[in-house]
Amino acid sequence: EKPGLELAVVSVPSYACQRHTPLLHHNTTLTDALSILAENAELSENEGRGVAFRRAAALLKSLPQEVRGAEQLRGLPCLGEHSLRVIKEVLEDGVSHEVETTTHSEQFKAMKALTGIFGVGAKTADRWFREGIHTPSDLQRSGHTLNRAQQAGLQYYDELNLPVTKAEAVAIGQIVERAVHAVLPGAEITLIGGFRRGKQTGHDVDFLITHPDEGREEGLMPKVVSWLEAQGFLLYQKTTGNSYLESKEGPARPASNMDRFERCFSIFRLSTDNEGTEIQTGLRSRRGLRSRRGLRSRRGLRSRRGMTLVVVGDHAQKVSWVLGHSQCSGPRSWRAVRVDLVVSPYSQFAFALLGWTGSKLFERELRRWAVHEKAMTLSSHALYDRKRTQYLRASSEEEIFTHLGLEYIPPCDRNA
Ligand code: 8DG
Ligand code: MN
Ligand code: MN
Repeated sequence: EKPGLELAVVSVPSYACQRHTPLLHHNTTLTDALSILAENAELSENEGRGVAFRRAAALLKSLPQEVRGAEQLRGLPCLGEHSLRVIKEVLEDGVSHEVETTTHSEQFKAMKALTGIFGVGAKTADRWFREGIHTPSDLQRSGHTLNRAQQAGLQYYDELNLPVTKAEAVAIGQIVERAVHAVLPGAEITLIGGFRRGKQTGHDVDFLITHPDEGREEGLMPKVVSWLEAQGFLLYQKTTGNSYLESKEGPARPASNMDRFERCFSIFRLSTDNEGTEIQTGLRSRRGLRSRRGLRSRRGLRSRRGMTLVVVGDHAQKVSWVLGHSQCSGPRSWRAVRVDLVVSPYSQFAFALLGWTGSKLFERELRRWAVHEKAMTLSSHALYDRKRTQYLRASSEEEIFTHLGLEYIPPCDRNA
């Protein structure tokens, strides 16, 4: 480190889990550029490169002020040579040549479009791209055999690529709660993922379910799914039973970030009607909406009875447009929403909560910190201390941070 030049901040710790990373920050132009390169690396299955760009972006997100010149970056961690070059270019020219080339490249656009189909990963998308399939429509026409997830992904492509709003997440939460309480009274449902970190929109809605009496939660998911299916709330679901019994390894096996909880990847059919009981949250009446949001908000979908719908304003227009154009039968009164459900035993709840709140980079950094700085293994199930050769119990996220020797970082500051 060269002395002398003014630093943006005195010192910034190098692991994202040691820092506060709010949702809104001061360097979006730079982080947007780096995120494109990270995404491109991930789509090209170059994970290491992707992580390097993500770490650089996360560092910039945690800075208390806007970076105006490259000299302010001296002494900061996480900025590799490539990231620094991109940052300097954006600071000097406003854009990065590499980012521009990437966003305009046919391959990047096609890979994004194809992996934007639920059930399609980078490998599959790459294979299709090389066969000349660049868009979901190309895929539809190709006659390829698709699995159930991909069929649903294609069918609801436009809708699933519309952001899910907080209001929609809350509405889904009420349905999930009804389902869970119908089959297991006393169970607890927690909103996790991006919405728990304070995001106003998401690509899906994530929930963690548990019950204070350990063991009562076993086999819960199939029952919840049956209830939801019987009520017509599910357009698609794939449930995986828990696998901690079959596994011979300890619960905190390193290296894999796939966990062994009962889980369900699903697509919900969310009513956008004011008549449904599930959408009563927050936006109570048409009059309430009017007075709070003014005239501009009242465009959007209307139900058969002509009432204002839960999706309002700009978002309603987008939903309306998508629904109106994707179906020959014209606009309809529901939309498809991706929902992830996870069930955890009560004793593992804090670990599951921490592991499923994200962000993905924050999780990765927590595990890296645990292994490299503390000789511990962290998973969504447990924390194992390799020196003391014992599992460390925790009933709250705060306790886990304490075990790890980290300052507690609240969910709203885990947006690395
Ligand atoms: P978004 O939906 O708003 O786009 O963002 P998000 O909520 O942060 O992303 P997500 O893809 O829904 O993932 C939420 C968290 O769940 C994230 O921290 C990663 C974590 N997660 C998975 N799959 C798995 C898994 O198999 N095991 C564990 N432990 N965590 C997982 O997405
Ligand atoms: Mn999510
Ligand atoms: Mn998810």
